[in-house]
Amino acid sequence: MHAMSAHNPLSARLAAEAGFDAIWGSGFELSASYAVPDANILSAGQHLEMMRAIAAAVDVPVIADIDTGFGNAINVAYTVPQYEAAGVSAVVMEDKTFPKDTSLRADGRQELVRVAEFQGKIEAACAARRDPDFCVIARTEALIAGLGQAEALARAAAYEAAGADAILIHSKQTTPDEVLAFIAAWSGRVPLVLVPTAYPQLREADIKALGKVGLVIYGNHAIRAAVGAMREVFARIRAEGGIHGVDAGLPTVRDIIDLQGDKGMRELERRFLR
Ligand code: SPV
Ligand code: MG
Repeated sequence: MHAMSAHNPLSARLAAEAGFDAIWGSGFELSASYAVPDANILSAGQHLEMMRAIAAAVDVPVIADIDTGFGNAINVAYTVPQYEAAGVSAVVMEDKTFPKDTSLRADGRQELVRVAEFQGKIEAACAARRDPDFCVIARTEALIAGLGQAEALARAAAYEAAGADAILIHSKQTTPDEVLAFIAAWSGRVPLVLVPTAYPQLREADIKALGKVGLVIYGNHAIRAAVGAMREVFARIRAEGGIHGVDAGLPTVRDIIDLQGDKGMRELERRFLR
């Protein structure tokens, strides 16, 4: 299964249109779209409302990035039902302290909570869900924090024991080596989840051959594609003195109108406007 990041319903719709199996409701992307750091600067409510809007716009499942669960196990117990009610199918919760710092930044503040504390948070998440198919994915940042394989494996095993449906193992190394070593050593029953942003050379076919990975998340490619495209077009308009040069290369206004769901509104017009 492959999930593409999204920061709003439009990017989610484009990901679904491209054939991704699920949407990753990325905290990094939403933070970037507000031009603030991915460090719990945005409120839980801002993220939740965006997940609700995304879930309403696409038919594929939405996997919400709830960071640390916005506090302790009590916060998690209140948070999970809200995400479930918003139409989300799974949450990913990481074992860092609140407020978190983003994972891929060099020299980030990567402090982890105690294993028992995070087990309590996983148990709270599992107990709070109403639909037994709602997935609670536990994410360990042990490798991100530089704590080594043994700590990462011990934490992952403890999180599985606490009831996690899958384990996300994150790494910011520029080769897949430490993630591959973790996968080789993983003897748990639940599937693993990868976010290969830092090691893009690891392809889908190679991951599939490993056998233990159930989900690959492309963590920030919607916002990076958007930033790259906007930068290029904006610079050309300034340099060329108008929009005449860029126009033919852009999606048409009709294309955007279709993405807005215009067809559905026209149908409503036909049926109900008198
Ligand atoms: C996100 O997309 O918000 C993630 C993935 O959590 S990462 O930014 O790589 O930590
Ligand atoms: Mg995140």
